Formats: sequence, C-alpha cells, structure tokens
Amino acid sequence: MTRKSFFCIDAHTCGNPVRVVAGGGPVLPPVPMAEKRQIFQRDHDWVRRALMFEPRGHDVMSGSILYPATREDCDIGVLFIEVSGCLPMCGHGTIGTVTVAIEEGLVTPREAGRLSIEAPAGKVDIEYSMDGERVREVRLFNVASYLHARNVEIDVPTLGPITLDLSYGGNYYAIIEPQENWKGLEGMPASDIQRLSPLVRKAAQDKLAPVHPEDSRISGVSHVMWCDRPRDPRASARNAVFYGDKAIDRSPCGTGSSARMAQLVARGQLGIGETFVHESIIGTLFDCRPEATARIGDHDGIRPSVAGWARIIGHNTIFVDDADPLRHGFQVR
Ligand code: PYC
Repeated sequence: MTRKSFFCIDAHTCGNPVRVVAGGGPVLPPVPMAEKRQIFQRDHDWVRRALMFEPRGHDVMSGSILYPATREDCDIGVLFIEVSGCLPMCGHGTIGTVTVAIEEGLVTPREAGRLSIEAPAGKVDIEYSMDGERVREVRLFNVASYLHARNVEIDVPTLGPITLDLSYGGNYYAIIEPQENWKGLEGMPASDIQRLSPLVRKAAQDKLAPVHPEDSRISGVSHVMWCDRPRDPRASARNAVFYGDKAIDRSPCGTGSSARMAQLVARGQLGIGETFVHESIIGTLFDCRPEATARIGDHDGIRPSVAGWARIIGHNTIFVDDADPLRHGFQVR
C-alpha cells in the first residue's frame, strides 16, 4: 500500500479557506521561493490538485505549503496553492498562514509581533498582535503594486461593452466599477459573477497580456474584481473577487485590495497613508493602507498594507492513497 500523508492545519481568513500544509509537502531544492514555485508547478502540481480539488477540497479551496526561507532577512518561505494554480502572492493566505504558524508554534519570530515572509512575488513583512494565545490581527506589507492599464474597453457577451482597469497587487486584477452596462453588485447573484468573470478575464488577457516589469515569471490576468459601494458604514468600498473556475473570495482579498489601492492612488482618489477599509461579499473587512510610493519598472506604484484576522478550524491529516482512483482530485465544471 502506498499512502502519502499531508499534515494540514485548516483555517479561514475572514471566511476564505486557508489549508496550511505543515508536513508532507514535497521536498524542494534550497532555491528562492520564485524558483521553488516553478519547480513545484512542473513536478509536483498533483499535490495542489489533491489538496485543493474535491473530494478533499472544493471550488474555493486555497492554502499554503511552508518551507525554510532562503533569504537571510526572512523567517519562513511560503508557497501559495489554490484551485487556480500556484499564486505569486496571496493576501488572505498570508494572514491565515501567519496566524497558523504563530498559534501552532511553527515559526519562532526573531522579534515578537514581527515576521518576514519569503513569497514567490517577493519579501512580505508582517506585523501581528496577540489576544492571549490567539493572533488578533495580522498586517502584511505587500509587494509593490501598480496600475497597469486604465480605461480598457472590452466586449462581454450578454453585458455588452464595459470599461475596466488592470492593476497588480501580487496578481493581476481586471477591475470593474459600476457603469452603463454593469450596475453594481446589488442584485447580482453569485452565479452571474461565476458566469461573467471568465469572459472578462479572457477578454482582458487577450487585450493586455500583462507581464510583471521586473519578474517575467509573474504574468497573466488571473483575477477579476467587481467593485461597488460598501454596505457596512465602516467600509470604504465593497468587492467580489473571482478566481479559478468558480471561486468567489469570501474575504475582501489581500492582493485584490492592494491592486485596488494602486488603482485608486494612480487616479488621485486615495492618498498615501489614508485608510481604505475593504468589505467582502459576506461582509468581512480588511483594514488597508497605501503605505508609501514605489517604482515597478517604468511604473509609479505603491507599497500597500492589508490587515485582517483568521481562525484555525482544525487539524487535518489528509491521505492520498494509490488505491484511490480519485486521489489527485477532480472538479465538476
Ligand atoms: O487574498 O490575495 C488574496 C487572494 C487571492 C485569491 C484569493 N484571495
């Protein structure tokens, strides 16, 4: 019998799942996380599929695998896995992973309340606060983010022509605000987000095919953000982020919030140091801020921060058994 075991700690960040693989992940050479990501995608993607897809996961599943950092200035390396692939960076995943790592003693911070993560997209500094044994809040200082393209017109079957911006916050986001042919999230069922987002993503990719100016391993429109006014009086704005084939982020989306702030700052609608509270589709909140200006290749951008909470929901030893014909997972499309 050949049975591979993965020791996972399941959590959620403001409603979105984070399955942290603390043991059993593939051994990867001691190269930077950006290279580890490529090796994992080439040689070990079955691990992601087995842990993210049904029957062990579901359409919205997301997680991370922990590695020793290869940078002197980082405490831990994190590989982000989810239904859509292996992300360069994931905000809700970082908040969940840090919460798990601290509460379960998987990392010893050099300084209490601070950590630095080596993500495939770059170094991400962390500040966290405790409430007894629990992590109360995690603030991540994300990779430099920038507005890639503005006022791009695409034609979406059943909607007609719409205008979007494309912005980077660790992943590339097509960002749609209410306009003539799309009135906003109010009254828009989740099934419409799932139906329309792949069309928007493809049209934006066909037109723009973004490549990160400083790292060509990061490319392509992967996420779609639908924006609207907030419902919660504490929030500045609301969003629904689509990823993978069917997923809608239940959290306010960390890399999405970073991309959105980069867009708003570039358009003069948000200032450096101003608070931006982002509300998710289920009403959870991230407390965000453009911390400083930044340069990304030839682009002006920002260095954003995003804060939120996560909760552990259980320990989960997952088997992938050779005798199981569905061991590498499946999706119902
Ligand atoms: O929080 O960055 C994020 C994220 C990406 C995809 C789902 N959540």
